Amino acid sequence: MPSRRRLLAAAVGAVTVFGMAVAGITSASADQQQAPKTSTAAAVTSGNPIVKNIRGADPDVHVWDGRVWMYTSQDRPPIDSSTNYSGMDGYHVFSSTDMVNWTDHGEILHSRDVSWGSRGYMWAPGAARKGTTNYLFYPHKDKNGTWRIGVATANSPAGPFADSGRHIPDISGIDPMVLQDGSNYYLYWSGWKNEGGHTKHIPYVAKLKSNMTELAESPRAVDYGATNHKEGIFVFKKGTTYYFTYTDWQGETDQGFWATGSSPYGPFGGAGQLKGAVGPKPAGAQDHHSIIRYADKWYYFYHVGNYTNAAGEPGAGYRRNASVDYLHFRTDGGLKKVVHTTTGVNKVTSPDGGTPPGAPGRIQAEDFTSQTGGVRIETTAGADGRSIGYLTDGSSVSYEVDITATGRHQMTFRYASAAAGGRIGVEQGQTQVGATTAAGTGGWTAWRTVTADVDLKAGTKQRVTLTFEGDGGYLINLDRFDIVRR
Ligand SMILES: [Ca+2]
Repeated sequence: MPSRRRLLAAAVGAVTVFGMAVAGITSASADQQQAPKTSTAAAVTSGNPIVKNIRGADPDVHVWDGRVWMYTSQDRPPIDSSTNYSGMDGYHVFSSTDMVNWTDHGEILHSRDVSWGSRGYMWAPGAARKGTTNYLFYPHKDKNGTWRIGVATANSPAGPFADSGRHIPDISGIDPMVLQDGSNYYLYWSGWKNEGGHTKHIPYVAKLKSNMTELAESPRAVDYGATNHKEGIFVFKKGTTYYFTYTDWQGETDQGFWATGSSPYGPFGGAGQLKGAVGPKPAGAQDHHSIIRYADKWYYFYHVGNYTNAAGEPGAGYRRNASVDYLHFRTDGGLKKVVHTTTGVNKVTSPDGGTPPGAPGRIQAEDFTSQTGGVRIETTAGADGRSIGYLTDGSSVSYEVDITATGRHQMTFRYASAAAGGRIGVEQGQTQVGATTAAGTGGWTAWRTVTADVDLKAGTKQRVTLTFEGDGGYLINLDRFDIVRR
């Protein structure tokens, strides 16, 4: 626990409840299966902070189904005098496809929903997804005042989440984070050990059982090549390298740190491995970060404590707002230090690819602007960049395409299917303009091509939709498609 969290609450005045939407943030309707409405504000950059309608802190960010999901804790007025962070409660999740327009899907879990816990003390969460189930791991004090890791589940990343009814047995700590590595899920958290009257902050890791609510093995203390870990572990994988990152809130200038390793267990930052600082101390607050890759760029999410909200209340170390800036890699694979800005990051014009594609030209399947039916972007062997999968009967993906000329074109789809394949329809706007049959190829990475003649009309930012039909289950994986004039 940072010493800041032990500051007395005496200085805290009344905090207005502010639920109004502000620029860039909208609230989703109760029907979260519908495509969320987003702001029409035509901002080119996100600005910082990106969360303004609540005190959303500790951003834990993931990319699922081509959409960025940001889970935040919520700073609330303290409920006891032991720490300014006692009143934290009511997690929210925000989502975006362009990093500029964020939808607040509302409160997804509150301490009143946790039968085994106390009030307040809902600190930094970590989300995960396994199959079609979404998980929210969260640190919370039990009825005896001991820090525990709770687990809640939902059918949608937008929640709401239902608590499992018990915390993960036998462990105590804060700041849970789950790394998915293939079919394995690893839980990281920050615990404590008393050594000669001093409290040592220990990073722990353990594989989760398939039920995701118990540990599959004894926790291991993580060797990260330094001694300054306090909390806020975030682990990600790039290529074959694991990056163990964490927070040292005592740092005067730098507070976010990293070290590389070749296993989710570590060791990290040892001989032949790299380590360094990545996160400067944020204005008015302590570092607490997460890292994602989206649309071929890397992002560093954190929070600041200097934002004066719409009610005129100034920020503070315990009144924090999530922010985002770019993360860059060194040529040796190390992380460059993030530069915190008030401009934030640029608007992403397509979810995975950057600039809108053109025809004639090559379009990566993963560069869609919207999808229906649970289509997911995946990393698959032999694909050009990434590919899309989980295509079922009735699903679709849409692209925004600049089409140069009106007339007959040929589209060549690169796809794979361990099943019987399916039928690919092509629409421009609402009009069907072509179709083809993609037969089974004998494997989900056995790539083949199939062509379709299509009649396209010239125009900029034309909506081209691929529709998928077939019998039961998953139909095909789609890597890319080429469009040429005939
Ligand atoms: Ca691709």
